Amino acid sequence: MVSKAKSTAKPKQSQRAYPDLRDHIRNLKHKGLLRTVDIPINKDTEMHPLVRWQYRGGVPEAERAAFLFTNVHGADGKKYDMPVIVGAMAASAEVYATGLGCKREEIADLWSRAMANPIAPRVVKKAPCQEIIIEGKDLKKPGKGVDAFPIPISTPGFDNAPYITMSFYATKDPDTGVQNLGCYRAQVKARDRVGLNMSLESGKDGHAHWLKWKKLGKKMPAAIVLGGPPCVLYVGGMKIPQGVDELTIAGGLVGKPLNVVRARSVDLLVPAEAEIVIEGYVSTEYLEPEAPFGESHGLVNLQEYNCFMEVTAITRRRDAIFMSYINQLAPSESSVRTRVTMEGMYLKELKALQIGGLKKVVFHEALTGSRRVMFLLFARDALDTEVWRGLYAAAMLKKGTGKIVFALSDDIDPANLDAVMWSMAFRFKPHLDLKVQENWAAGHGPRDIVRGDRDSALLINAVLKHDMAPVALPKREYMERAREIWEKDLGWAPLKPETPWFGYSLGAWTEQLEREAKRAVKGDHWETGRIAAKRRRRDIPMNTEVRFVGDGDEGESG
Ligand SMILES: Cc1cc2nc3c(=O)[nH]c(=O)nc-3n(C[C@H](O)[C@H](O)[C@H](O)COP(=O)(O)O)c2cc1C
Ligand SMILES: [Mn+2]
Repeated sequence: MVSKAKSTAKPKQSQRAYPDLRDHIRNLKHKGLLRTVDIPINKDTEMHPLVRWQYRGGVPEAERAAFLFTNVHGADGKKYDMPVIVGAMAASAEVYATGLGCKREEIADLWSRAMANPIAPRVVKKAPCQEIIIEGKDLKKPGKGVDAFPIPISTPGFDNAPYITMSFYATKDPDTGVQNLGCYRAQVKARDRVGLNMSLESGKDGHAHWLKWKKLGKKMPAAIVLGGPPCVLYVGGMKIPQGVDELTIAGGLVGKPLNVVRARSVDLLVPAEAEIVIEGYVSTEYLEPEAPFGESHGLVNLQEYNCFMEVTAITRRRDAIFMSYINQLAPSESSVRTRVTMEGMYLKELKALQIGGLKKVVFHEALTGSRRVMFLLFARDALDTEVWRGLYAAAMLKKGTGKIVFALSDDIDPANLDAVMWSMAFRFKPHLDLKVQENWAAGHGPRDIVRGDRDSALLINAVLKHDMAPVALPKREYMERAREIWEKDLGWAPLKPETPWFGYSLGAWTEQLEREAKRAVKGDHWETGRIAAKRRRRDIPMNTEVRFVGDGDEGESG
């Protein structure tokens, strides 16, 4: 495992009242959420593919973990002392909740509280992230620039270089002096030059800063924060209102001021407990080709002209840990974060619109990425108008979110797409229950260079519209007993129940029918036969439903 920093520059525990990356890694290990890989691993060809199997190899989410690589080399044979951790942010909902120090179901509330209660950081003079400092011409020497770090290739075979993926760019608004922290990938281009990619379709605060520096005719000072207290990592990738310094929200997350230190060569404050800081200036005059890079929307971003940063200093902990992020095609750290955060936030926001009968919001994740496909679960008695208000609101509330929205009754488990199709097949009439909503804002996604970016949303109302007959499976008690026979009495391999796995009423079930079914399971169906003979009629056509004739349980002795 990773040892604690031995430096005298490390603040005393009392000076840091929140967990740092090392505490987080220890917590993950303690909970069985860390896989340590000690065998030699090639960072360029083997590392990310190995972690990727966790998402494409049938590993259930509960078994997914962060990976710590302790024996890393590059495609050029170079060996690194520095370990690499992948997936420590959000390999699974449990890893994410562990990093935030709360329960899974508390995540959305924690974010709301943090955003409502920002805490200004505290400036310290000495910081672990400045135990080693490399500046000036030294940065060009072998092993002294960014080539010192085991930066992996995320999508070998497509990416054109190693990219720093957890590169939290700190920048400053030259007018207000307010800082921003935004995670934008950094292509490795030279020992002292890295890329800076901002996907503008979802609006980037770093870009707003860049435009201002450009107007001043100056380069933009920047510092890439690598690794650090989890609260910093989580805010750096979160959409926080423009003009709010993410580091104040990091403080809000932990309820304490975050320690920051002045960077060496740029006028910026960086988290004192970062693992590594790469400082420099971003040209506001020139752009360079950047990418291909496998993107969070699930396709490869082809080459674009984007920013780059010339490095003026690298500072780091003596025993720094390098962090990387598993993204690209969902499921990924990105889609886990989005799903878990947005499910809670959407429910809150739709509740604030008083959508009656709404019980739960669920995002579809695998391949679609926790944004575009969404399910709203409604109570059985929800009004039709409320279901439609919910559908429209869900599609329009946030950019890039809710392109296909299903309204389902709450007996359906959206994790089971068979059950969703079942609702579509029997509770949904396209000519009545489907709407196309125009002007849906696409947000981050593959470009449509042929038909343009304009998109629309599909709203599907597949809730139960009226009482229906029970689901034709044995009642729960019989299925449970049979499961015991299967698993205990017969000792066969444990079952994995799929909903629905027992029958239940959908409203149209009478006491008389219940009595008949009860008699049947007691072997007393002879009584039912006797009653049926008494209820014999000659005035009614075949297939007439008894419930509409109203002969009830006439003649029944109970
Ligand atoms: C690990 C990680 C990598 C990311 N990479 C990028 C990226 O390369 N480009 C980008 O525009 N957004 C990227 N994002 C999303 C942005 O960080 C996110 O939109 C954030 O809100 C940006 O900060 P800002 O709102 O202050 O601009 C990434 C997020 C994470 C967590
Ligand atoms: Mn921001």
